[in-house]
Amino acid sequence: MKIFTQETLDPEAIVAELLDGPGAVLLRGLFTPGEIAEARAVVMRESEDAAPKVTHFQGAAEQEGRIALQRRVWNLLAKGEVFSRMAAHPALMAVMRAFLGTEFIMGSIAANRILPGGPGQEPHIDYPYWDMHKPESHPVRINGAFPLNAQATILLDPFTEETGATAYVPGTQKALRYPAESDRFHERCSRMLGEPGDTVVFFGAVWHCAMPNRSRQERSAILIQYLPKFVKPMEDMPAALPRAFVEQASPELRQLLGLNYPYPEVLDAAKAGNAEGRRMMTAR
Ligand SMILES: O=C(O)CCC(=O)C(=O)O
Ligand SMILES: [Fe+2]
Repeated sequence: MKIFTQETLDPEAIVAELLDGPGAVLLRGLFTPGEIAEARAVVMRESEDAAPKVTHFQGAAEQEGRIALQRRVWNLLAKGEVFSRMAAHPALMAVMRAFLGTEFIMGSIAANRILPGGPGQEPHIDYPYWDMHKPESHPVRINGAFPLNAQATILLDPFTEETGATAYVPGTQKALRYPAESDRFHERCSRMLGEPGDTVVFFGAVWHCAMPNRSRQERSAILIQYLPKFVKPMEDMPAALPRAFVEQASPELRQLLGLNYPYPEVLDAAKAGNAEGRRMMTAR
């Protein structure tokens, strides 16, 4: 995994790493210890009790009765201002503009907390590819030549082999298929190692999963999903946020919430006149 800092950030080089290289890069020290502490405090507070929330790729843990050792916190924008700063960090915005197009959106911002003893996930690929174990439900000849997803994992705790750093198989994004048992994921995987404040950016088509936390410390991260403007987002964020939040959102946040791209729209009730085509480009 190549390492960049804010000073050496090179969006074009990162695009090449994500599509043609291993599929992941590390942005070192993107967030300050203060920001990480603030985010971590919210995540711990919001997941103090084991009240079950929806989670993903945890079928085995659910069967074994260990699902409460992995906790999610959803709808983070509503839970602390720091998460808006994280989602719209200028370095992430620059990379995502180069990777997903300038009008990209955010599909989800959530925390994944793995407690000591917590189980790992099933090796998988991310939304909107996450159900490609049913390939017939996706368009014929879909492939990984261009991206429909990018993930940012902001580390809130040390990501080590013991704590359960995300595992991934470099280069597998090129195949664009759901990993099978016979792919020997666990024999072939590398790990996304880093320190609090580091951010891993990866193409969610690369085979990956959270790993078991065999340490005595917590392992938490903020997971942000970015999507091209035309992909239906995973979380309905505008519906989950207070109306005042949406009304006061910055231009970057409005873009991330998908508010700049009006479809689907009730066209029968839309403002009359020409709404698309070259001559409309500046009007929106
Ligand atoms: O928390 C992690 O290490 C990865 C989580 C993940 O890949 C997911 O939930 O889709
Ligand atoms: Fe994932």
